[in-house]
Amino acid sequence: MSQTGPAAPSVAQLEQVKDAVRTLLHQPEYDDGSAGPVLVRLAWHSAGTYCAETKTGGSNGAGMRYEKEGGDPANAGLAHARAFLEPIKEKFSWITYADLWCLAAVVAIKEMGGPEIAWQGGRTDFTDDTKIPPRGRLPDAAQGSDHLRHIFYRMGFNDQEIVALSGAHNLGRCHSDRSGFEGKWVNNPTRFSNQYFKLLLAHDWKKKKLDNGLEQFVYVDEEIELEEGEKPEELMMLPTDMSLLSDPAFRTWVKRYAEDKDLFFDHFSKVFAKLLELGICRDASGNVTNAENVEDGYKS
Ligand code: ZEM
Repeated sequence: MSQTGPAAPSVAQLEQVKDAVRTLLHQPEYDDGSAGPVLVRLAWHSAGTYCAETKTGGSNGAGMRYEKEGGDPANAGLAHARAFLEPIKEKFSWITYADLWCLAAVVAIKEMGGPEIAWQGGRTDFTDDTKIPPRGRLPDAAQGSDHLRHIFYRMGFNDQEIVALSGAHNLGRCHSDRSGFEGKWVNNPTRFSNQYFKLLLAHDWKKKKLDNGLEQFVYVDEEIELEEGEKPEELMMLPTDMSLLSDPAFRTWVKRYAEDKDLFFDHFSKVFAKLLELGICRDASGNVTNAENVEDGYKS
């Protein structure tokens, strides 16, 4: 018999959770004043473990609650995002962690000025760590375009989708105590826009070696007039971000998204919705049927 997940919540119930996420985004003491960017990264890392060939990984399960996935150095810092959401989970215990992590990102993107993103619930939470895929499935920022293709083709994305997804680097920043990289991509990291693509193309990015040995790319606006004591702001790009410029197929999309914000928003909305559905099996009426797989292990 085919099992389905818990009964779908009402529109009003979902609205209550979304409101709670909206309220929580405002975090004056944290980073650039918003929990939004790190919530987006949480959803991305929860889904980005997917492998289309073996049908393992993906946004079902909320595996990051377990050390096996949560303790992965690739997920460093995402405990902050999970902690932000904990009071919401406590208050609305009917929603699963796996659904809440994805929904929070959708709400955050919209609140930060981004597009509406289609979202469907029904994910279940693992009750142990046996279905968690091995580490090493998330991208390594120190690498180039071959690596990006290897990682994202495994999830079932194409070149255009890789570039559109990378536009999420309009948001947030790198932290020296998380990934080891440092700084933000754009001047306003809590506003969703196509600025990341514009900056990639506009500047002459210079390689900079950090004290920890990692290399990133930086640009300092020397034209800008500074008040006394003000330091010029340095923006950054990861080596993987730079590979979107040097690879001709990727570069075509960087240019199109830099020129056309509406096109970027439209493509980002579609590809982020696709990302959040990775690893989710639904029947014809949209009910998640992963519960069956959770019992038997994933069918591969
Ligand atoms: Zn990111 N990302 N990412 N990314 N990312 C970081 C931060 C953020 C890569 C990567 O190594 C890093 C996508 C794709 C890729 C976000 C969203 C999405 C950081 C900094 C690194 C190193 C982490 C830190 O130190 O806190 C690589 C190599 C990617 C391959 C293309 C995709 C896809 C994303 C969503 C759609 C976001 C929002 C952040 C900012 C997090 C924060 O805490 O501010």
